[in-house]
Amino acid sequence: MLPMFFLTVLGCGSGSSDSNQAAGEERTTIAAPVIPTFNADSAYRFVEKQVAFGPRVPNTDAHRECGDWLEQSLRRFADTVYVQTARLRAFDGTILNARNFIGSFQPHNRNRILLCAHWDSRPWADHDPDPANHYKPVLGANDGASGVGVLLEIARLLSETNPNVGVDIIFFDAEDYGKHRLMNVPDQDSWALGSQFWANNPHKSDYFARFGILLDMVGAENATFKHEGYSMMYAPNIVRKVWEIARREGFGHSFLNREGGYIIDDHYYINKIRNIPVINIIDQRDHTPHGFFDYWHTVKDNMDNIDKNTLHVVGQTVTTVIYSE
Ligand code: AHN
Ligand code: ZN
Repeated sequence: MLPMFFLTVLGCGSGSSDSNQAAGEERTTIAAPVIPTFNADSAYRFVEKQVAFGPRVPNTDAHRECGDWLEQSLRRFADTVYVQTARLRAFDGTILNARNFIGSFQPHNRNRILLCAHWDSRPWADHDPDPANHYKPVLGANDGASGVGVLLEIARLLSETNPNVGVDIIFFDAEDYGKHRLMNVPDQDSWALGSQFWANNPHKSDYFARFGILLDMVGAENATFKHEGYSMMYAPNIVRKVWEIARREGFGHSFLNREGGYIIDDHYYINKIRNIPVINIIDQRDHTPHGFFDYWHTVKDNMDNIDKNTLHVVGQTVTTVIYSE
């Protein structure tokens, strides 16, 4: 079932029989897609729910419990759900019991789009201004839960209204177990372990999507999304398409047509290993030391800095992209 309304446009031609039309004109019917309205209150509740479990650090109860809830939530909305389990070795030798969750919509549609976010939170607040917090876990309201919350709301919309494309929503684990700032060990490939695993072992061996969108830190007040470096390197036309749709929606104040930094994140490995063009919608700032939002990797990454307006700007943009395909 494809919900459409029909725009009737007067065209020039012959053979018209409609009595309301002048001679020499005919009606051309163009199907315009119905774009659902993204509900930022609903997305906010999905963020809140994850944060209520506590820091979702791999190998903790909060992580297991939140993972179980994510699986249940995807089962409510998606047609098919895959759970990938893996034991992943972190840079410090810790073995992480990780799960990636994949929710597929219209699994038999060969025209597919991939949407993703990481669901784990960081074990260490190593950018906190107070050194006493450098080994405390991060709640990850923005860094983790925001992207998942937006995608759960999109999953809910997909369960109500079919777009023309098939969609896969992936929640990656173990993105944020990257090297601690104060540990003197190699950083190489220490981030995004869940997506590295998926890229090497996709849930379907011949998996392909025409393009993908990663959401990372999409919930803070005054977020600014710039053209991230690897996104421009691997998928410049997708960046331009998404930023143009955002501009048309009136979100040009958040989606800036400016060059951002190169961020090693889940999209990087999917581009590099699986050759699927994936962009990263990630909040990048001008006036913070690390280039991210103020409370990045601090104990203050909590619900206080989640802004429904930012969730809406990102959620409505991605929704419009999907339903315009
Ligand atoms: C690096 O700092 C190399 N990547 C940041 C990826 C990230 C961390 N996204 C969220 N948290
Ligand atoms: Zn992080």
